[in-house]
Amino acid sequence: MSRRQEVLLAVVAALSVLLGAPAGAAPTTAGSGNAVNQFPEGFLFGASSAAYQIEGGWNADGKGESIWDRLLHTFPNLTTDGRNGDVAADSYHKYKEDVEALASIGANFYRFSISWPRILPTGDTNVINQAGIDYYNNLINALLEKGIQPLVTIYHWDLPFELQKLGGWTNPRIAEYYVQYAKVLFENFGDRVKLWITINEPDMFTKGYATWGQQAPSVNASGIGDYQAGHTVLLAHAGAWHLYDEHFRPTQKGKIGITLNIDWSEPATDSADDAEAAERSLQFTGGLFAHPIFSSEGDYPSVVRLRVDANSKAEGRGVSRLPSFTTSEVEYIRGTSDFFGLNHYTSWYVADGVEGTVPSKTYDSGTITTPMTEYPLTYSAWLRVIPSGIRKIVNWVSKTYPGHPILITENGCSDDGSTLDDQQRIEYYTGYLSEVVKAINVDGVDVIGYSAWSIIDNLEWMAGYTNHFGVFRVDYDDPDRPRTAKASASVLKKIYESNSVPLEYFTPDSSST
Ligand code: GBH
Repeated sequence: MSRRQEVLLAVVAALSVLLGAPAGAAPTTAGSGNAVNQFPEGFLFGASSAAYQIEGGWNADGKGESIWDRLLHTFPNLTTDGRNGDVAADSYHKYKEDVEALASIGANFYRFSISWPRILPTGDTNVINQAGIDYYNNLINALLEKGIQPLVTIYHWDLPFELQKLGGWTNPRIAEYYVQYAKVLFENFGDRVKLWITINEPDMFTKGYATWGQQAPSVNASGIGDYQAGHTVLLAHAGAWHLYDEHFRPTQKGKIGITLNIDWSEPATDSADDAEAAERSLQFTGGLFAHPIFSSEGDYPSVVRLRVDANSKAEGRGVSRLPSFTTSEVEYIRGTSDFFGLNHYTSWYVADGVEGTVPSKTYDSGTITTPMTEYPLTYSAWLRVIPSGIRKIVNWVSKTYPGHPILITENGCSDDGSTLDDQQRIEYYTGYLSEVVKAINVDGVDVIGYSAWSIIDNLEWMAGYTNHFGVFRVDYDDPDRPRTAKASASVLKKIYESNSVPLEYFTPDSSST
């Protein structure tokens, strides 16, 4: 035990005595009656992955091409190591080993995504690829045999290339194709899948319509294509929710929601302008997608609407770069999520000011973002270990959109692949989970589950296989892609199986994080 841990234990023991708890137990909190390091009964613990990042089998058994296949085949040097997802971790063949890994950490659920072109090679339902259906049936059944609940992400960025020919997400009709695809999934898997995520991180993947070389399809229409694609995403998401709600929920009785990625924005100074800028940056990343779905009034946040309209006008445009919803569309989208899926990794300082190209979402937001350099860096240049940020963001979500249970669908960090003794990841998970459990027990935030990113090392998009996010290592130089547990796997197991952050790992005082 480290000196720091000893000190923390002493503090917890002293508090326990003060509050009359048995020695060695953490103090209980007024609200829940739970010890402060104890998760509520029935809390869900899991781990996540995504199809393109692990499956491989890019053209196996009738799978169609996705926009990621096309982009990385056409421009092989876009990734840091020049590698792509053709084989990845070969989970298309080795999914049973992934299930073993999940079982070994005591996961209650596995969040994986389904590859749209593996099910529908043309993007439409004129061809249904039975081999794709079989693959996911096998995976789902293998999970259920181990008592692990499947949580399916319907879309994690791998659009069928055939639909990109129509403009991809910038074409509003893609929403109709998406709903047809979701219907095929509900029909084939909904008897056993009771938790669905419609879409993963629209803020991230719509950058594929705003930039070159960061995301597929790399259509470089900054500040226009990203808003247009996001507009379609919201309609697609709502369409799938309504379809499930009306036609499948009555018999299948599951839950369906969306996952948004929101980093925490810490005001750079204590000026009122920077406080407002930090809130604005949350609105331009999270609020852009959350407000239409989770707020009581619906539609885009007014700060986003006003700024993009004003900038568009100032640029001499006759059409706002941010599309508008009709009144009936606002109503159609509002309230269409059974929970708030949240991916959270890190935090940034945000100041009032202007940066970014004209036009761009960054420019529209009127914010300047800088790294919090006093916190440790992981192996990813954008990812610092800032545990207090997760407590702040779940508090922000629950205050800004009250009444929606929060499911943390991703959280994790990267290593360089050189060691199985991943001490930084242990610090990361135990630090962040300490903040999550305090958000629940001390702040009263309704967090219902937590999923680690990722169960295995995988293709980290443009970083290729150089950023290792797994609690299991995958040897990418071995054609067999063997999986080996890292030290963090056994720590997650202790947390998941005890339904608590054990005191040796618990950070009672946020000021130390
Ligand atoms: C999630 O994105 C994704 O859902 C998941 O697929 C991904 O593997 C995981 O997190 C880890 O990144 O290199 O400066 O261009 C979280 C958002 C997407 C943020 C990639 C950082 C790269 C920034 N991340 N992005 S940079």
